[in-house]
Amino acid sequence: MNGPEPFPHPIYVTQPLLPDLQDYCDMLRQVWESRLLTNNGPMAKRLESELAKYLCVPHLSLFSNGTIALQIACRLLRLKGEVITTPFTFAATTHALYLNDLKPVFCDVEEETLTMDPDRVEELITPDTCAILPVHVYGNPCKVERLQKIADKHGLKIIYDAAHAFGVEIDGIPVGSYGDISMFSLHATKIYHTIEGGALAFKSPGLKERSDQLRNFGIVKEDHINEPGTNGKLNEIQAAMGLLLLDKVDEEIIRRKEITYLYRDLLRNVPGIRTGEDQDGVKHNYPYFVIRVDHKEYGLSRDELQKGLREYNVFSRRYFYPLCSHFRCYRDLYSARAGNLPVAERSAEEVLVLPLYGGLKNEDVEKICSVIGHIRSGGNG
Ligand code: T4K
Repeated sequence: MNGPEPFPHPIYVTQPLLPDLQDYCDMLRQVWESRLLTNNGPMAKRLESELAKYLCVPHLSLFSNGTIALQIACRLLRLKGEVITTPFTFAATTHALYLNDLKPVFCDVEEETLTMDPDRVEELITPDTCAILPVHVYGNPCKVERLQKIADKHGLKIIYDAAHAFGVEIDGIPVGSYGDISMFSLHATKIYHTIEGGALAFKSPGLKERSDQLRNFGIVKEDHINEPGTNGKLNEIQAAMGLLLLDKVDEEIIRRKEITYLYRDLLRNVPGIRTGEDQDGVKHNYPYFVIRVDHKEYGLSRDELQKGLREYNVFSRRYFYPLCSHFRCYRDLYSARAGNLPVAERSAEEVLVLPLYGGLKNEDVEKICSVIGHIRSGGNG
């Protein structure tokens, strides 16, 4: 193979941020001494209040993962009927509706941000519509003001899937302030994490109170259960990780921004490769580095590029292919028909997420970009 040598070790799409091991051991020692391992222990409580401050949201509940948190969010708003959502997301978004006996209605996305297209929402509203579930996909904020206007006009709730949007702001306003509820994923693959974990942010203290009950079997007091709940608690080992990483996440975002800009710079002149841009007024968090591959112009399909990269030990991902509307469990829905979702359909064939994490070296980024150029010129294999 002429051109760049393959990486000697695999370069994955992401690598979790980790605290200093000694610092984590010190936190674990406190857990050992207290013998409080879970059930809203002191570290989980402290993390809840520190995270609410960090995200500038009035109320926040922590969960064992983002998926459970999203399912509880639907319960909290007592949703029934149809929910308008996006097919361009991770399976968890649509599954949260299905598992609440709600019918997902897929809405197409905008070309630039790949978030729900507000121009397509109203035509999907029926007498059974109760809510909208948009996703700030890749941390790109949705058109929140326009979506809120539509929701207000039709009396709909909004739950934002903000799994990717930790720390994002729109014109100085934290992303978790919009809608009725926002869900943040705190999974190890996210910029900030608690190994596994999730959080719901609300304006209403009443929602926070019920949320805390629903994540703990519905227990109100030792001898009192109001409604069926689940087990969605974050344990102390996870909370310790979260507490230590709060001090590191800002630095991580700064480094990811540098890497993102370097990628954009190096890929700018590769024909057929389109990179995103920052949105005006948005404080981004750079969770993923996404390219769009134009098969004709690049000369190879997105899948061929992904395969080519693998030969160099670079493991990119096709987030989000296939679309949720293509899953066997959803593809028979009327809204899932291809003709209804042209932008999402095309985008799912074009997107490729390249490695991005704070520990990625500039020289690794340079090499990945030169491999992308090299594969294009037919130098692969
Ligand atoms: N809504 C949206 C829009 C979401 O994207 C997600 C989750 C959710 C809701 C649900 O939130 P959670 O319930 O997960 O909190 C990953 C994540 O598991 C998932 O959290 C995430 N979205 C989704 C987009 O990606 P996979 O199956 O692609 O992850 P995996 O295991 O292949 O990891 C990717 C790479 O990261 C690996 O190749 C290596 C590296 N890695 C991963 C882990 C877990 C590590 O180096 N260390 C690790 O511990 O799903």
